[in-house]
Amino acid sequence: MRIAGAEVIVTCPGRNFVTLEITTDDGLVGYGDATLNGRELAVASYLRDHVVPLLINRDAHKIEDTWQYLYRGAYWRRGPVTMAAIAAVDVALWDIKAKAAGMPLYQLLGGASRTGIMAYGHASGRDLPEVLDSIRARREEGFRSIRVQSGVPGLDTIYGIGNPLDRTGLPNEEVWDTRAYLRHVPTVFEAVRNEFGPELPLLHDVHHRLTPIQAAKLGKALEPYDLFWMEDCTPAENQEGLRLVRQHTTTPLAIGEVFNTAFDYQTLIREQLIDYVRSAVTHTGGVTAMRKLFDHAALYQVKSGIHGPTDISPVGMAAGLHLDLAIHNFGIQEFAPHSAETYEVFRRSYTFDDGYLHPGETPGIGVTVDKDAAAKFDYEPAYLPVNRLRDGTVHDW
Ligand code: KDG
Ligand code: MG
Repeated sequence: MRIAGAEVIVTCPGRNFVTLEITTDDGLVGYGDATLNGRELAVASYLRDHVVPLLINRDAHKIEDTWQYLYRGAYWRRGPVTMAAIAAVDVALWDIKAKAAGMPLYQLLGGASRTGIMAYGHASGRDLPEVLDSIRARREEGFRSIRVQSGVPGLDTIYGIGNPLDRTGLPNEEVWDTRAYLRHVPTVFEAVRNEFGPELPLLHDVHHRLTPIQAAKLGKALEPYDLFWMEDCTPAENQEGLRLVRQHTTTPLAIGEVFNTAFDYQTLIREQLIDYVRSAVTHTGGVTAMRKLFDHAALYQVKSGIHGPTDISPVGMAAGLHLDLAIHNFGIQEFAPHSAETYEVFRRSYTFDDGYLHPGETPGIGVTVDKDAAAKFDYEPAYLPVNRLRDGTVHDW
């Protein structure tokens, strides 16, 4: 079975998505997500200009060989653009292989290790009453685990929540105050626990805003509220920084949504400095690379927590769900449902029911792209916000 064609689809049904469609000479079609929020066209060009010409006439079944060919063959390794492009090819080829086998992808990954995939939803509000209302709304939708983000008194925006299409043509600029945040967050979780009791799994995303010692302080302050995890508490390019956090707190740690290879986790996993791996299939080289990463993590009792915001397309989401169902060291899956417009373009077979996701039984990954619908939504430039301290210094967003 040879690759006969490959097309890059850029569409904006409420937010931008980049999808690779691969077709084979016997008529099978596979899809891979290559969306890199705020830098979408760089990946589209990488694919169109440098990858698609290499794919034509290759054996569609040779997934590992194609992965190595694109990774080692480029000479220039790693990086979000390269790894998103490789991920799109990899997922499209797994989609094709599973369709050729007549099975949902999870069967090719070893079969189901569980009946459903525990998902967490997002609750956020400018103040405590809004936060509590938002948690109630997620629970009514069926979520059994909830990430809680809150506005900080004195700051205008709820931090870490970007507007997918700000339409200003430039990144929004936000203001940040670490000391105000550190004072406020424990009071939010105290109130949430008082309202909802001890059972509800609660998560919190720090969005890389603290130094290791500040992160250690927050982890300790949150211990009474028994968090499921504290996410991206400090930028982890400096992997050793997590040793300091770990020495001071038993709050579980999740890291890695901005990582793109297993190498970014080497120290973190080997020294058991984190509890959950946050990579997305879309940004970390696809199913092939993620499977290896999770198997390595399993040796150290580190679990999965695949990134699932709305800037991962339904194609990327579905690929993650097949892994979630198959691997032994599954932890939790982030799930932010897409808009109706997005689902008009991406037809999915995955389901969300009573707090649990399932990828469905359709052969392949179970998502198809309606190209006529995609063509109705032209690409619109959009950026993630940029963050500054009160004195104007650029800070992590
Ligand atoms: O593109 C950036 C988003 O994916 C990110 O802000 C979402 O932190 C995020 C999360 O945990 O979902
Ligand atoms: Mg995050």
